[in-house]
Amino acid sequence: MDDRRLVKASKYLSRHLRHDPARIGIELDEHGWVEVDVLLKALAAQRFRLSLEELEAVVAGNDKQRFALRDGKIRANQGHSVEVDLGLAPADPPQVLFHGTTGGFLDAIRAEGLKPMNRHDVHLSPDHETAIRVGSRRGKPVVLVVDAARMAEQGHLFHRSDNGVWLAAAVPAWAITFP
Ligand code: HQG
Repeated sequence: MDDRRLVKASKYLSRHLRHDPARIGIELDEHGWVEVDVLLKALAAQRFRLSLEELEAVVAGNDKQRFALRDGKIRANQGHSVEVDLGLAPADPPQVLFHGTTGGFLDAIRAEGLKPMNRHDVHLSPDHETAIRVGSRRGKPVVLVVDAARMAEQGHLFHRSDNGVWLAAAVPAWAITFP
């Protein structure tokens, strides 16, 4: 499978496993899983024919490990806008985490902190480099440093998705260092 097809399949899966399963007539269970057979049939009905081997290649070869396969089912590891319970246990965050964004959002973030916007959680990166990549999706990247240890002390819960993204319900402005 060439890279272009891999990326196309990854985007297509992200759209339907995170945001819009109904569009292709599938339902996710409460934890975000769908039977692989059901998914492949639904994709085929949309003229997006993937074999099981190709699906496995998309999951294994994904640059960000966006998907998990288990017991004949598949789900997105994070990034949902539909209601799912990923069943992640709260985890102790590192001292600091990073958030990549862009200049146009800074005034709002200074005023109200980081909000999950259309997703379930605010996404935080474990390192500066990853945050630059996340911010670059929207323009010139700006990296915010989040005092995760202080937040945890104050009772904020953190979860770590299976692909290493840290998740928080919100990040108050006091916990953010702006560049
Ligand atoms: C911003 C990709 C105004 C926030 C990435 C961000 C990530 C605010 C945007 C994952 C705000 C939301 C998530 C506030 C936050 N006022 N703007 N109060 N609080 N924002 O896409 O973190 O490729 O929902 O800074 O790599 O950019 O999809 O979140 O710019 O891991 O797997 O609102 O998505 O992964 O944007 O990205 P998003 P994100 P995938």
